Amino acid sequence: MRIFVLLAASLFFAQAAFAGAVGSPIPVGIAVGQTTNVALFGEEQVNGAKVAERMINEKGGVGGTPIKLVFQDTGGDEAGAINAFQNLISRDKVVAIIGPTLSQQAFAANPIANQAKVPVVGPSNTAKGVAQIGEYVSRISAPMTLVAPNALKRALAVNPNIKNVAVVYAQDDAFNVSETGIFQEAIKDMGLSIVLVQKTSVKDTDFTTQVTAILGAGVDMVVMSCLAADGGNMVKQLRQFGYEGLIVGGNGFNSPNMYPVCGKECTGVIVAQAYSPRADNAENNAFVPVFKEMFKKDPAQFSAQAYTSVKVVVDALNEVEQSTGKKVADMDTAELRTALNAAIISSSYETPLGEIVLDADGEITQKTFYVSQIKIAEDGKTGIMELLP
Ligand code: 1QQ
Repeated sequence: MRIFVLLAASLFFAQAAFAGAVGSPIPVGIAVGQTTNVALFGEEQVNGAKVAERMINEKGGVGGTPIKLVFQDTGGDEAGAINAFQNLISRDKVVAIIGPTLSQQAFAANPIANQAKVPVVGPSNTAKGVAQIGEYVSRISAPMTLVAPNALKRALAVNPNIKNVAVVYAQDDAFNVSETGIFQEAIKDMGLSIVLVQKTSVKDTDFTTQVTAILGAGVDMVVMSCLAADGGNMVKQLRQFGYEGLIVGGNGFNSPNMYPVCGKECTGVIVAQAYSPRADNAENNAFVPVFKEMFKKDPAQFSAQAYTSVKVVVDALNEVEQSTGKKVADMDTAELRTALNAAIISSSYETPLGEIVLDADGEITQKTFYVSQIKIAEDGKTGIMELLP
């Protein structure tokens, strides 16, 4: 008996020392694409979320109670996202859901969480209108209205002689349809002419038709709204068929997991970001070394945004404890979800993305954006986003 007590006590203290927090953990749902082509993004999101979980629990979790991330794979489509959301809401009783990966999935799954009064924080949904889906929906991923035009401005600085532009977009994805609208408006506002618009699918692997049309049009710049696998393959085919002009990619090009798809052909592609691992703020300076230690590489945008999502939920949980004077662990799930949502919106947060503000709609305001040019290494698989000045 005495041995058992000793053992139990030492286990308890070992765990407390390791985790820095004790008690039954607070479940936070992570519903991202861990399979299908969407896993090119989802893998980075899982990594970023895991870093947040570790760092937060080492600092005592929420007032001494650890958090526990509950991962549910959404796959790449709407049905998978709906299924993951339902499991997290009803079975796992999570306090909030971080996800899904795609705006296309958010428009289908978020209304379910909204109806169930479960807060959703979008880690990577950048189409117009996602934050406005409902009261319980917010996002920490800046909409493309704010990000995408920056890449075009930089492209024009790289080559001031650009006149004729081809636009490509995946017509079966809500984010890409939204993004191309923003790109096309910005292109016209800059006085350039769109001489060709080509539609693709996120499921396409062969782009011969589109590439042939682009080569025939003799354009100086191709502006692409695609996801990572389709976009990577199309860039590769554009270059292999002999296109030599500039290529600007949208948010779907922000994953280094695209590099092995397009190989050295991705070098030179210009992309705008809502994050840089070089950002010099206290949160980023704490996040980057831990991420590097765990994953042996710099965090990319989708990892930093997933980390930020977890941090927003945890900061808001702390706020709930302070404003109600209750321990989150003692609160009824429904009561907690409602109080948590109220704390998430209309607040500001210190994050690796810099200071961000979520308004009453759950829409993000962010100050700093970046534009980079992809540089693929000799191995043809890894590379860097080289910041453009
Ligand atoms: C969206 C996006 C994608 C590129 C996320 C991976 O921005 O679907 O809104």
